[in-house]
Amino acid sequence: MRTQVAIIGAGPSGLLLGQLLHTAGIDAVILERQSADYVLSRIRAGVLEQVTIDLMDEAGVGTRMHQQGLVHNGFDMLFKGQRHRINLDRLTGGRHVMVYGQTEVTKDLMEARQLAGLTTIYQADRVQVLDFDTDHPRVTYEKEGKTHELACDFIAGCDGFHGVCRASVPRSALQEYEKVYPFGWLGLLSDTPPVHEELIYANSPRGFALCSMRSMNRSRYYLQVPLTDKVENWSDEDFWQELRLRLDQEAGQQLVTGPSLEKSIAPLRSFVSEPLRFHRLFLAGDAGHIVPPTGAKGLNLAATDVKYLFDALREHYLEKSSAGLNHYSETALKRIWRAERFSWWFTQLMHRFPEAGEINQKLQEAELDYLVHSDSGMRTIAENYVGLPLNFGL
Ligand code: RFL
Ligand code: PHB
Repeated sequence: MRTQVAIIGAGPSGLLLGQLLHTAGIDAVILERQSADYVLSRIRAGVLEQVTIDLMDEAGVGTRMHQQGLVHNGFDMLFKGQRHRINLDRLTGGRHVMVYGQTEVTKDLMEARQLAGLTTIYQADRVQVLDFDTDHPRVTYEKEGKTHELACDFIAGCDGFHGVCRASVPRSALQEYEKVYPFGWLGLLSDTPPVHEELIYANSPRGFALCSMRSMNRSRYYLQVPLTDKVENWSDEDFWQELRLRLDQEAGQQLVTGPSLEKSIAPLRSFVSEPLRFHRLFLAGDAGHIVPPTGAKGLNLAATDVKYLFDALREHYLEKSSAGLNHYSETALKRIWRAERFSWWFTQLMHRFPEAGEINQKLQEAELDYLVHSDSGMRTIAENYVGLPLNFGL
């Protein structure tokens, strides 16, 4: 089999790239290790920046998102028992975010791909990316006991943090930067109305909590937990009780509880691998970087990497110019480091650090107090939260 672009991974990065390439008449095959149902069962991101909304439209898959997505013009920050609203709309000159789950984004992209009759090979085992340092890269994989080969012009590594693409690059060609946080997020999804019409980010003495949602009758909540905690030791009852203790009185009283549809613990990490290009192999999304979820940036960064890569590939095929491909890594990394900084900073600001002494705790409180009582302070949060424009730094 032969294709122009072999895409490894059918998460949001791989599927979005496939759909954008299709709009430009560029052929791509996606290889995914898991089944489509498994990919759809992973509950992850919930907040889309305007650039991601625009990309869904550009890929021709925005209809359901505009019907069902919830536009949010602000969110609350809670500390010392008080909530403070960050008015995104006012602080950023009319910008906002949209609450629309990653599962729905993935579903819309999968359906469009299927409708267009494009090839996705699910449950592709032992994917190997080969010869990407030459002009004739290829990918091999196993399916139902047989080995297959896919020849291509380029390989797009959209296979997430644990994927095969970054792992196939010689260690000497990579520089990795990593910070692992001393806690994780325990998430719970339930068919209950959200506690508040906007998100609440809470810094409580018992640790961080986040109240998010997927719709007006489906809620998503998170609790900061020690890395040693096991999800099976957290009953739904324990979760709701702990969440209530981390919220203000009003929210605690309004909280509607119910059985969990999903519960999982995710570790928190800041990670960047440089560069993102190795001759004919390009990394995009979580394959090249990870942010802690506090800033809601992971999916959005994945989408913007894909946009830069798509534009570069289109330029290569339609305009016979390799300028975009040559600049991909540098361009994407500029935006990535900006989002890494915000995600790290917002994580530091909102969580309780087990090793922090009393002075650090007092300093964190003073910083929060300063931020929410200063327009410049709130603007710094708001403009990073709604996301940077695509042409930032260019
Ligand atoms: P994914 O989604 O990990 O997809 C990679 C795909 O590659 C497949 N794969 C392979 N396929 C073939 N061969 C191999 N050897 C393979 N190895 C792996 C995998 O099966 C998978 O299908 O990466 P992608 O596409 O780059 O997308 C990144 C996003 O998923 C991620 O950044 C976000 O979910 C992060 N994130 C959030 N981002 C936001 O923008 N806003 C949020 O509100 C937000 N909340 C979150 C989050 C991530 C979370 N967790 C669980 C890490 C909340 C949480 C709790
Ligand atoms: C989510 O709804 O899953 C979500 C929202 C905001 C975040 C992280 C996760 O910062």
